[in-house]
Amino acid sequence: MSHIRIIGVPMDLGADRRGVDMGPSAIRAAGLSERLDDLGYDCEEASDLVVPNPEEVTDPEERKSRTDLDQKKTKYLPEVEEVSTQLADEAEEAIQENEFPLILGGDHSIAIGSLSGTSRAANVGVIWFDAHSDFNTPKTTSSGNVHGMPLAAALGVGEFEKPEYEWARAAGIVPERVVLVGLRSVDDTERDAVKQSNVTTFTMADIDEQGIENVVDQALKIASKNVDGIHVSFDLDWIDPTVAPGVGTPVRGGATFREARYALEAVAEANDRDSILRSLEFVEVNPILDRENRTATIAVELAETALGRKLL
Ligand code: NNH
Ligand code: MN
Ligand code: MN
Ligand code: MN
Repeated sequence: MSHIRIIGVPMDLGADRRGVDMGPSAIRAAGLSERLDDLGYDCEEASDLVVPNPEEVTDPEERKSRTDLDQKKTKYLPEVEEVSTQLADEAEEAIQENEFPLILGGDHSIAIGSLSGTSRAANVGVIWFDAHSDFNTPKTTSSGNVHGMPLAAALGVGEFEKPEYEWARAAGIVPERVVLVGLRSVDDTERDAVKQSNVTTFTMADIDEQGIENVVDQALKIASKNVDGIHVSFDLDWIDPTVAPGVGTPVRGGATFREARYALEAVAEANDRDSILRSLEFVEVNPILDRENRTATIAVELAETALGRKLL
């Protein structure tokens, strides 16, 4: 596929720390489309999706109660639904028009839209590089933030089974084809759901023990078995925060730059062989918390790696 559709989603309603809505422009400023053009792709810059600012969506009183942790209320759910629906349409259309959707977040709640749109256009498995398992539901969340829920939503876990969450489910994506890589932060409230689900998990300890090469090799095999291809969701907080500081929920003990780079080299290699990559997203880049745009620059380097930049 020689056409890439870059879809920016300046979303920060799914997370507590402000600034992640500037992720798409930081990644663009780090040279994304120039680097991809240079690789021989034809990059179409779809304009960023329109995401409301938190200040404009609710009146101050209601906002106060929405952010009251004791109420355990899911924050900005109607707005997340609206943006997810737009993104799903955009990603689905890109694939149907034979373009490759490269989605830039924004917080990880946007994966709800990426997964449902991609899975409408193709039968896909998922590789989820992330420190977190993102398996909370409106019932189990202790933060109220949707960026801690997208995998549960896509798979229809718990509350997400209800009819009112149809927009959030990615019909066709089954847990047997979903692989989480790099886990090191799982909330007590989401642990049982992760364990009861048939997703495959590789923790950071698994990477320590087996090496990134083995882990990614297994992840690719599991996610791509009996499907048309895979969606790769890359949360920058998978990488250690000393290397990628520009993320809202840093967790120490993350992947080295080399491990991340190798993982996407392996994705590119599998893609060269079997053309399995259907869509790709980079999320949680927060320029306010970053230093000299390092985290966005890493996202660009990882994007070009996944899309086939070769050293030799
Ligand atoms: N598990 C926490 C929550 O549900 C944090 C999620 N944060 C993420 N996920 N960045 O990748 O709020
Ligand atoms: Mn077009
Ligand atoms: Mn995440
Ligand atoms: Mn994360």
